[in-house]
Amino acid sequence: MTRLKNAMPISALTLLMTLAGVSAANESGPRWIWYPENAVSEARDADRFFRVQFDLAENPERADLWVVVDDAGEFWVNEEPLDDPDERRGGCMRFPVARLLRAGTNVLAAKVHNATNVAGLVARLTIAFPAEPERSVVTNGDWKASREAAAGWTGGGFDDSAWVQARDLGDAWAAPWSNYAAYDTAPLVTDAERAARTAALYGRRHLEDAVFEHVSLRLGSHRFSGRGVRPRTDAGNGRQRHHKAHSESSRCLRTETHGNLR
Ligand SMILES: [Ca+2]
Repeated sequence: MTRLKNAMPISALTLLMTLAGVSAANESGPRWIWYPENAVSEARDADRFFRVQFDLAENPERADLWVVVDDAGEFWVNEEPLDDPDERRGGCMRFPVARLLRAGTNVLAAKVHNATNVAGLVARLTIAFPAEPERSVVTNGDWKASREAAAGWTGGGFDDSAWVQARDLGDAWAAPWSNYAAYDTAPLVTDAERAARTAALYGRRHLEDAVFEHVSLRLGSHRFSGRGVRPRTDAGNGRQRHHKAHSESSRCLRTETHGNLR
C-alpha cells in the first residue's frame, strides 16, 4: 500500500479533522476536558478541580460512572468520596454510584492530578430509573474547572460562578489518549455515538461505498494489521479522505486487537 508512505502523524490528523468540524459533530458523547491552559507547561505535577451539577426527576435504580484520567483522580458524588473502582478496563474505571444519587440536584466532582505532559479527564455517568428513560451525564465544556479547591466544592450548595468553563479537548477518540494501546473507548460511548462519529468522519453515502480490505499500518513504534475500512476516493477531496481513512483504520484495528487480548 504505497499511499501509507504519506500517512500523517496522528496529531496532524486530529488537527485536520478538527479544522474540518468533525469533532463538533459528536457533541452528545463524552469529551476529554481540562482546565483552559497549556497543561504541558502550566500543569506539571499539579491538581485541577472539575464539577458539574445536574437534576434528576427520581431516585435512580442503577448508575455507573466510567472515567479515565491523565494521570490520576479522586471523585465525589454529592460530597461523598468514591472508593476504589469496582472494575477496570484498560485505563477506564467503573464506580457504581446509584446509592449516592437522588431526585433533585446532584453534583459530580473530580480532582485530577497531572504528573507530566498532557492532562485530561473523560467520563460518562449512565443512570437508569424505575420509570424515567435512561440518561447520561458526560464530561464536556459545560463542566466548571478551577486551579484551586474551596470549602464545599464537591457539594450542591457551592457557588461555582467564579470557576471557568472546562476546555473541550476532543471526543473520546481524541489524541493522544487514543494512541495508547490500553485505552478503550467502549465503556465511554454508546453505539449510537460511535455510529454518528463514523458517519461524520466518512459521510453516510461515503461509508456505504467503503471497501473493507486487509491493511497493515505502522504508527510510531506500533504496528497494526487486520481488516480495515477504506472509503473510496474517486470523488473530490480524495487526499484528505485517505488521511482520515488511515486514522480510523488504525483505531479499528487496535480495537480488534484489544478484543483478542481481553
Ligand atoms: Ca499527564
